[in-house]
Amino acid sequence: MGLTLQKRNTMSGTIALLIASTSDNELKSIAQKVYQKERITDEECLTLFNKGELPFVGALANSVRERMHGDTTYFNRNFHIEPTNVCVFSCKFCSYSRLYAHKEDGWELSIDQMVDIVKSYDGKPVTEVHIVGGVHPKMTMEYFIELIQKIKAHRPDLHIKGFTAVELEYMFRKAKLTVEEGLKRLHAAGLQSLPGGGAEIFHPEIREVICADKVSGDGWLEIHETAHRLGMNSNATMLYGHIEKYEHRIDHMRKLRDLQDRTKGFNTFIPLKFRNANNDMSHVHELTTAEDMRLYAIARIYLDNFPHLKAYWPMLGRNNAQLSLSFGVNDIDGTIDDSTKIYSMAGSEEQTPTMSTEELVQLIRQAGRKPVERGTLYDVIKDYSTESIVNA
Ligand code: V47
Ligand code: SF4
Repeated sequence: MGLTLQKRNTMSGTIALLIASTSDNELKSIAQKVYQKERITDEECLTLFNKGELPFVGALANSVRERMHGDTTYFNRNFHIEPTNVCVFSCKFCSYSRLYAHKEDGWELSIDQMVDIVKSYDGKPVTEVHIVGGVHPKMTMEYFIELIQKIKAHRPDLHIKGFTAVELEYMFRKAKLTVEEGLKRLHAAGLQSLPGGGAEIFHPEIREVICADKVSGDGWLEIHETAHRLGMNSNATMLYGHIEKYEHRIDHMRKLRDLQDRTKGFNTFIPLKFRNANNDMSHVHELTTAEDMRLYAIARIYLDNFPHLKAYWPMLGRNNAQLSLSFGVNDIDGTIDDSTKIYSMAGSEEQTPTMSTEELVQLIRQAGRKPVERGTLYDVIKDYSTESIVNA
């Protein structure tokens, strides 16, 4: 009780100090709003992007995170299956896909090969499989229904989070199904959640340049809204730090915030930093770490109805993922092996993204937070805050 009170005082003290020490009236009034738990407007968000220095937005975001989650920082134990890197689409930022016609260095996994990947985790305490890949013209909805059913038959307790809205839109179109019909069939087969990929930047001005041929921003939002209505949760991402302006980021986050107001179906927001290796946008410079942290912080302040903000460490690197915990992040993705290739191929410093549970726990503890293992839906699996020895 005493400790809780002390922490609350510290948090309010930080914002009070921030309000007192800020000479800029616009920033002062934003800090006051955040202190009073009021939602900030798009204009105020733009002010934060334009004038909010890192310590200012960081302190505000940190207070929001602390108010929502105290010291708890979540991680999960999952593994990825990437069915194929063959893709009919041609996103300019993608370092991973191979056109169908030029698929010498592409891969396509059979259902048996993917079920074997699942079997290789038998006896290991993973709780989630994340299935995302390119959009292969021959991998149909029936193919994925069979995959999901076989995974569930083998390991019913494994949460299946799979398929970006990009993959789903193509699957449904080929199967001549509406979004609702298609999602109902996948859900009935055992698909439980949708990952947040494919969102990129919703605004057509940017989408037409970086990923013109895949699902539109509205199409992405419709698929997630329908999933929420059918009782499935999902995540949302934003690919930032390339040719978009602050206004495009705000437009993207406003569409997510509005949808979340209607459905409450999003679990977490995951900013994805653009990496420029081996793609058609290699001439675009990558952002600095300070800009990454400012984005995390501003997202935490603006997206007041998103319960969680996740740092995807295979993309950001583990040191920066740890740093992000001081800028609003309360969740670190828990990939436990090198099964994901999308970021290593795009130039992430994590070329073999592997972290044991012990390393994840240590990383969170070193930041002064309490590590808690969660399931996909943020159910608590194990609280590591009092454990001294961790079994990886
Ligand atoms: O949509 C592709 C991104 C996404 C690059 O929901 C790139 O838990 C940066 O969405 N630089 C797919 N990013 C991955 C994804 C994801 C990842 C982790 C967790 C979850 C979740 C979802 O990867 C794509 C695209 O935005 N991406 N290329 C690149 N060069
Ligand atoms: Fe295909 Fe996804 Fe790469 Fe776009 S980002 S080309 S949809 S694999």
